[in-house]
Amino acid sequence: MNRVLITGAGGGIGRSLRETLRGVYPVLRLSDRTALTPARAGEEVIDRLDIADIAAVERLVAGCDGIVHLGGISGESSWDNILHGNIIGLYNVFEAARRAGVKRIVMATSNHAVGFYPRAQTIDHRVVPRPDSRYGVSKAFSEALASLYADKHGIGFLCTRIGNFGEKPIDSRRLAIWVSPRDYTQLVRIGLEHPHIRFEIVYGVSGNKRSWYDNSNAYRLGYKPQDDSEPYAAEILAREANQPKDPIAERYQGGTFCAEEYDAPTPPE
Ligand code: 15L
Repeated sequence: MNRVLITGAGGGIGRSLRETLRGVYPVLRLSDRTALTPARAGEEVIDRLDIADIAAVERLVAGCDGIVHLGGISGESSWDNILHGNIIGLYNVFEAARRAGVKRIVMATSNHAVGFYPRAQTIDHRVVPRPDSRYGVSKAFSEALASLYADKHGIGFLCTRIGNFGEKPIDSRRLAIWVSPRDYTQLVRIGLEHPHIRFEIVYGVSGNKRSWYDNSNAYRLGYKPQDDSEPYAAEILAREANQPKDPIAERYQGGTFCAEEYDAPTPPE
């Protein structure tokens, strides 16, 4: 990989990967809708654009060997916003990649594609989607579109169902789904560099003792997480001990994404 594109490079994960992938690949091409800090000469190329603009995306993707697709909306939003960034924008990136002959894409899907699985259940990469939001539906769509472009056009995809990315877990739910910057960087590098990836789904989580995921597919591809949320558990659980909890948010893996707008007469199994 000589030239790697990161879309959504201005978000939290993008800003972090900009640092951790620095020097790993000779050129990082960075794009976002918002302004980014200036490019490092000789190492970075920056493009400010909206991924819903196919002509701009075609120019962006040209000459790239691999893509880390983080662009789009990263939480629940109106249907118009989701459609614009996560359906049309996503399609544009994959389609431009196909036309440009890009061979590998690492994609940020999300735990919210499967957020309506109960916390009592351990799930692996083979479960059917159970989105918890319009956002989660767009992430299930992104996995389906990746599968199509893998089977029909031979682009290799690593779909990373990211839990919660950060320096440390921020609450009890995140103890199960946290991913540290260095562990996520490792997964991204596997996605770009592993010689035999066609279409794979993995969970973008650290090696958390309290995980709700069987992440054996990531381990099969060589993932060896270095971090675990457990050292943060006692403090987080003590802090939350007397906080009121929403029963729907607490029952399902997607948490508040499940509880928002929830009005079913009985909770799903
Ligand atoms: C996500 O998919 C979001 O991008 C992030 O902002 C968090 O909400 C995360 O999930 C989470 O579930 O904590």
